[in-house]
Amino acid sequence: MSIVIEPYANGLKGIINVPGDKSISHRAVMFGSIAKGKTEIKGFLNGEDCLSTISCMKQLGVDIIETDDSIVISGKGMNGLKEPSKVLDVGNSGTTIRLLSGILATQSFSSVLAGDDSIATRPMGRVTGPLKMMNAFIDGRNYGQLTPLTIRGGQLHGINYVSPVASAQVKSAILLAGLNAIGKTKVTEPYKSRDHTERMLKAFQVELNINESSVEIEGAQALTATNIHVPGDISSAAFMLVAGAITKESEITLENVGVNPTRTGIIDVLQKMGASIFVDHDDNATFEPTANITIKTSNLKGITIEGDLIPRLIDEIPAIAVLATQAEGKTIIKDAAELKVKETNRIDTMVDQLKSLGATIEATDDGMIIEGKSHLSGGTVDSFGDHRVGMAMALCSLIADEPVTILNSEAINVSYPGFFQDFTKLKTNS
Ligand code: SPQ
Repeated sequence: MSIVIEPYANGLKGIINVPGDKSISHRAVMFGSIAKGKTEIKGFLNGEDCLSTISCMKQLGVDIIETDDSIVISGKGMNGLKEPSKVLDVGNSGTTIRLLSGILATQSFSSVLAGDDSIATRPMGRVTGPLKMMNAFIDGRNYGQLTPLTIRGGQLHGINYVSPVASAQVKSAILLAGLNAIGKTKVTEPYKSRDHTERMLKAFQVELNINESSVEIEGAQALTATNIHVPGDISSAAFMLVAGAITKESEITLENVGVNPTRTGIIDVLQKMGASIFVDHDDNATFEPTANITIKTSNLKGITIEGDLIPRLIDEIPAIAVLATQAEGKTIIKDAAELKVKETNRIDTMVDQLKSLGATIEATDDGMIIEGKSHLSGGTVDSFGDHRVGMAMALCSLIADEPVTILNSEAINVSYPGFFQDFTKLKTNS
């Protein structure tokens, strides 16, 4: 499917509640499924990735009832899942396949996991490697590096794993396996990655020992069901924040956005670039902090984005790349080689697409350099099946002087099903 977005000259105005956090929604379904008791989830993201997680858990024998405003899970306990009779289809979702691998590695049955063409290219060795060190039996193409993955569950033992990458998916897969293993499991990362797994496991009454960049968990722990309120996804909010900052005469408020400090790099970047942004924290938030965020049209300046900031905004870099085209001077993004193994190679895809619209942007080995302010023309761009690239391209239509046509725009449903409705709402409110 393709969409043509006309250039837009007026301001963006209004209040938006972005959809639920994708990372938290996945975890709520998986943890609810292996907990004892009933878990009710409110604010769940009905995006394709999280629906893939629900469908996999149902195939594993979990009763999940989906209503208009909640998901109710009758948890099976850590060892109550059943062997799936078919391949577990994770669709486009890296989080589903990697976290589920950790859970399935300790089960008393076999399972096969596979996904779409993008998943077939994404590295699985980063998860299968440490799980094998725990005694897991996992195989896949290229010696377990690529999907489909075949997992024969069994008794695992804890490990002390020092991860070469800051990845919440790697950390979570190992911790989930460690939960049902013998002894202690410890994961250390070069920089702290998003900590939704740790926060939510605590809410499910699991004990963990958390330090700055390492987490320790004792094996043979049970999860106790709880109710989860999923906040709005800051990664989805990021697109609206950038939209407000780069479009003249705009003022947008985003309500109930998750502002877990491991995810708020986008706010730091907007502030450093000089954006007119105001964060109003909710003092009553539970296990994940939330805030209402207001952004206005801003005069921006280029900055360098690197180091421990990168894991705190890795999924926002496509939006930041567009933002940087409208900032005075140079924006340098480095230490972000992880972008190469996302739904697409997000360095190359973003650089190629933005260049085709007239931006001054170059790819580097571990990021990109963007020279602002660029004048963007219209034209035809492609999401290449990457939801975040698709939304970044929609932002370009706000500053381009001709229509922008986005090919494969349906990819956006992976994380932000109502994106174009919200985008239009902001325009019609002005
Ligand atoms: O689930 P998936 O496909 O990997 O989704 C992405 C995204 O852009 O939505 C990455 F492509 O988000 C990841 C994120 O990049 C979600 C995630 C999580 O929920 O644990 C962690 C990050 O990945 P990683 O590899 O750094 O752990």
